Amino acid sequence: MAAQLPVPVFTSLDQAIPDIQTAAVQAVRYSQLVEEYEKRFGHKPTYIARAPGRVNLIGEHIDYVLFGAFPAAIERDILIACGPSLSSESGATETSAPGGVRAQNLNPKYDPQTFAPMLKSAGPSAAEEADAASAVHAEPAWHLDINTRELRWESYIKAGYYGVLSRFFPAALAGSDKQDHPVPVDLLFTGSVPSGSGLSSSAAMVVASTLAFLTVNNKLDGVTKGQLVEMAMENEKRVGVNSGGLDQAASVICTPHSALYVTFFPQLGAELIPLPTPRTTPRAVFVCANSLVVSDKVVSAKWHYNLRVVETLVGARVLANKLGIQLGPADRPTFREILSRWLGTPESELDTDALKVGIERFLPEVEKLRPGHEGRPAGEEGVTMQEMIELSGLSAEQFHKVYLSWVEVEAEYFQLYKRARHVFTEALRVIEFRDVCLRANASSDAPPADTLQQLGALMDASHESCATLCESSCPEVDALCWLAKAAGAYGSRTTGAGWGGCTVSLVAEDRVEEFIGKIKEGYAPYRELEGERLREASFATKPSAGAFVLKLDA
Ligand code: NG1
Repeated sequence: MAAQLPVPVFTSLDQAIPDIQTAAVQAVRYSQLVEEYEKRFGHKPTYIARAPGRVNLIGEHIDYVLFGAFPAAIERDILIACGPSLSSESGATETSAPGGVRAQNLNPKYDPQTFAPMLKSAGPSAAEEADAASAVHAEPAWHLDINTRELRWESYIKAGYYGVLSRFFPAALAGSDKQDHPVPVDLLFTGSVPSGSGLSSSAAMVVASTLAFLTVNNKLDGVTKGQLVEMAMENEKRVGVNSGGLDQAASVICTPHSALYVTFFPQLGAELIPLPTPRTTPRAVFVCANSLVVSDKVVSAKWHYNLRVVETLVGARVLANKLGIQLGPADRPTFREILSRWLGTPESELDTDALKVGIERFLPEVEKLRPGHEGRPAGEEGVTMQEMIELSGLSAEQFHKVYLSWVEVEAEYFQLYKRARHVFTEALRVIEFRDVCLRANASSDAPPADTLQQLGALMDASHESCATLCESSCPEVDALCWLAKAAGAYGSRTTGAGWGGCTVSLVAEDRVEEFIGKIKEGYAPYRELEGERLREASFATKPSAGAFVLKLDA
């Protein structure tokens, strides 16, 4: 239901942010952005598009195999002041082509950018060769030259634009009088989500950019939150990371005070679940702590993120073979789909309780992926590329086409068993986390006293699995989790893609200051940090509102 609602468009900030104190602080930020826009572009913006980052409370590296996760939007966000470019006033030249874009950022570290979409009928550029989404286009297609080899801030803007162009301005009709042209746009960005920290600045950038282009081109009417999530997911893949939909769903669908149980199979499902507030013990909040190890997801994708995507996909095929589930040579099912085939229950009858029982029954089957290579030195208990191809039952050529032609990955050993074990146990923990919240919210008097301990234990187990089975943590993040537990957190875990970035810890609200003090003492990279820099690195956060558009006075 939450996914079927329209994307909210507000006409005043107090409608958008009902909390008076927060609205007052944000009002300063919004009006500075508008003033600066006018100075830079010589005209007023017509809208501000806003999309928040998110913290994933539990359910890591399982969205792309189509299992559910449990994120919440955070207060930190990306804002884009936007409006049609008045080229005669601004003197724009390149951008005066239909749909040209001038994009600037309040943060001087990001260079101003000017680009215009082009129509091409030939194949993709060399840089886009690695990008599955644009790999084949015999017909004319929009082209924005996204560089997938290095991380560039404007790639996320272009990714957002692509989706709007291809959905609302079909390339085949471009230039004909059968359709309108995309308007030239001026954009000014500001953001408070730290990049590369696992708080999803990239999804916030793509969602906000998609929203800005939709709004300025007058195409937002009738677009539901679910449709915006799907567009943002497709768009983000163009940057070169084959992500699932967790970040985009959280950034778009969340509401204040609630986390989101988001599922992806057989289609996007979204259930807003308030976090329990025990009355017997102090309320608990989530504290994010940035390890300050920047994980450059795009650049490291072939050893980290995209490798996990490929390992889980190949794992699903190999497991299907071992379970006698028939697959066609071109099929590329996920673990969630294999579970569905094995259970044989129609998805319409598989509610969350039945899914939980199904995963529990399935877990022993995962052992069938455990490799029998006892003779190997520790750490090499995976399978080689050659072994993986044999286990898949495909020819080398078929294997390459299905699993490798659209993505670049590099590994000596592929860990099919460990990844599968992580996926199915983590999927179960997400459902248990949801159950604990629902039970606590439903109890007519006080929620059970051990609610927070139960949530914390699930977070700890999730971290352990991310560290040892998914291998998506790093020593600094492990150290932060350990310190958080020693400082009294109910639970603590790596959040987001990992290999650096942030931890999220569940902490009693009245102990947050003391908690952050202890982390500062114990975590060496924090010792020099004071004031704003410390608040940037470690902060308590409440579930916040999802994306919206603010319509400004003309
Ligand atoms: P972040 O932390 O935003 O890089 C990534 C993926 C998610 C999910 C998590 C791991 C993107 C845009 N997002 O999140 O879909 O797979 O890792 O749970 O790549």
